[in-house]
Amino acid sequence: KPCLIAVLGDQLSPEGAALRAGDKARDVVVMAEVREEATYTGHHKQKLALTFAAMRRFADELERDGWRVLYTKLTDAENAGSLVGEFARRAEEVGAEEVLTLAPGEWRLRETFDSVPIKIRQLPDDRFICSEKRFADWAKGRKELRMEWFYREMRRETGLLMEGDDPAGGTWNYDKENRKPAQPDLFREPAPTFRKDTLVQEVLDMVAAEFPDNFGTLEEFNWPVSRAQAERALKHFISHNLCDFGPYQDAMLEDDRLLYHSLLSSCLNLGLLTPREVCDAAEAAYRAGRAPIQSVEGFIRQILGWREYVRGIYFLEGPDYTSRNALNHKRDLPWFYWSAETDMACMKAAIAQTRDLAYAHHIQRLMVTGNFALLAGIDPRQVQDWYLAVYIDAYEWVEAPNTAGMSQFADGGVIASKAYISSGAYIDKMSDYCGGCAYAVTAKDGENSCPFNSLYWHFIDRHRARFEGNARMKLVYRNWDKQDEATREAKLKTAEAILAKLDAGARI
Ligand code: FAD
Ligand code: DLZ
Ligand code: SF4
Repeated sequence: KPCLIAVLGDQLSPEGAALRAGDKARDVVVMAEVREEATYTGHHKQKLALTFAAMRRFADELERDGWRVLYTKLTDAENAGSLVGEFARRAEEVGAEEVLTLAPGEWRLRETFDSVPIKIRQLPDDRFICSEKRFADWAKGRKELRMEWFYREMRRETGLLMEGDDPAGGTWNYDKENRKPAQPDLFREPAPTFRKDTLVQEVLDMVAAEFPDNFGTLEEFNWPVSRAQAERALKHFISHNLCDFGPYQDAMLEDDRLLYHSLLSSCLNLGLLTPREVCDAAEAAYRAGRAPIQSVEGFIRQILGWREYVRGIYFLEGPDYTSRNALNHKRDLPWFYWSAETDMACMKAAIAQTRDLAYAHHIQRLMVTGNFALLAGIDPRQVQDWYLAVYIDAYEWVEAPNTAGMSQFADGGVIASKAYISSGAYIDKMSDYCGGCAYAVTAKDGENSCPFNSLYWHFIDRHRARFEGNARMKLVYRNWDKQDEATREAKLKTAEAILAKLDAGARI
């Protein structure tokens, strides 16, 4: 009897275990665009378009490769509306008794697939460098699950950037050399553009018609939708941006939304590129003397380190991870996260580019929008819902640990060894936003002062019990306690006024 091989929207890799296990002559591939997946969060319009376009392209490629593919478009009349519904319909159509798939990247779907009458066999998703089992073995018995130690083990295991038993260049970590603010670079090669062929244009039109109220715009859509385009994006990054990636990875510029970032997260998360080939390409540039170690190490750390690590944590911690709220933050997400209507220049820039590109780079996510939400005490569930909705690369296995863990400290410190907070001074140092802002970054309190400044101390003050004993935050408490009573009062009062405005839905 034939088996159905289900390929989900973020499993677009010919080398995945489910396709490898199948038999082209006997089995049938099923792919389906369904409302349930399109609406579990309010996906950015560009993310919907990318998913459907990349799925359609991949289905064509599988057919060309000799597979029989049953593909359901979103608007097909007989569409059952959910993945499980489509599996059941197609199983009956071809007389299959079993569905074979890679385990989805979300607890929601894993649990659904395990609890339905139709038999769905979930194979371990082997498109990662570190399997879930390998990660669990690493984590076993450890008091603290710090990324750095995991990453070093992965370096040793893969041999990436190793010279025998030693790290290439003699150091594991070049972060100290990698925190430079950037200057506008008028000579940088512009990002590659990807042609909008008929397939892509059809999908863009469908998303515009079917999801008119979703967040985001479609005009600037320029994401790789196929393996060939993803390869071009990787090549471009290695040739033009890798050299400067390290030093400027934390920098932000108002008129340069992409800087030296790779824009490869959606390709990786969809399966158009493998993490190993991306790391290998970066390493090859280093070995050939075409890129310096601090950039190559900084880049490989993000993929071999952070990306593999957060996935390990998500599946290790279990389905309740996303509902944790260690700091008991309860405030509603301000409306300006959707509208970009705020006088804070940094927030406005990060949110506006998120709306227009479905993209903001790591430091914008962590130290601008994430930082503000944490300082203002926003409910981490609502913060996660926002990040899951608005980014081109958002899938819960990677979004949740970054948001709940690294950014919002909602997991109580499983991922972050301290709260990632800063006042306006950090944003001022790393960006050029403050010059054009309605607020004064140098003012510590008062109506005109940068909101990050007073909210920072409000956070420190209200969370004393949790963070005072944290070695990495001790100095901050010493600084707070040294300030005289009136200064502290003025800051707290300013912060309270901002929070009251947020609660009233007033513009800030
Ligand atoms: P580059 O800066 O060029 O980095 C190279 C690659 O490293 C990325 O493509 C990505 O695959 C990987 N990477 C870098 N940082 C991380 C990280 N912290 N965790 C996992 N992988 C990383 N990344 C997602 O892929 N999906 C998400 O939903 C997501 N949500 C985030 C939410 C918050 C609050 C924060 C702080 C970060 C989040 N990130 C997420 C991580 C990171 O911001 C993005 O991976 C990165 O900005 C993607 O842009 P890029 O491809 O240009 O990355
Ligand atoms: C993100 C997404 C969207 C928008 N639509 C679909 C879809 O219609 N069909 C599908 O198979 N997958 C889709 N996906 C990706 C899934 O939601 C993804 O597999 C899970 O979030 C697990 O990572
Ligand atoms: Fe952001 Fe404050 Fe600078 Fe304005 S002054 S851009 S709010 S950090």
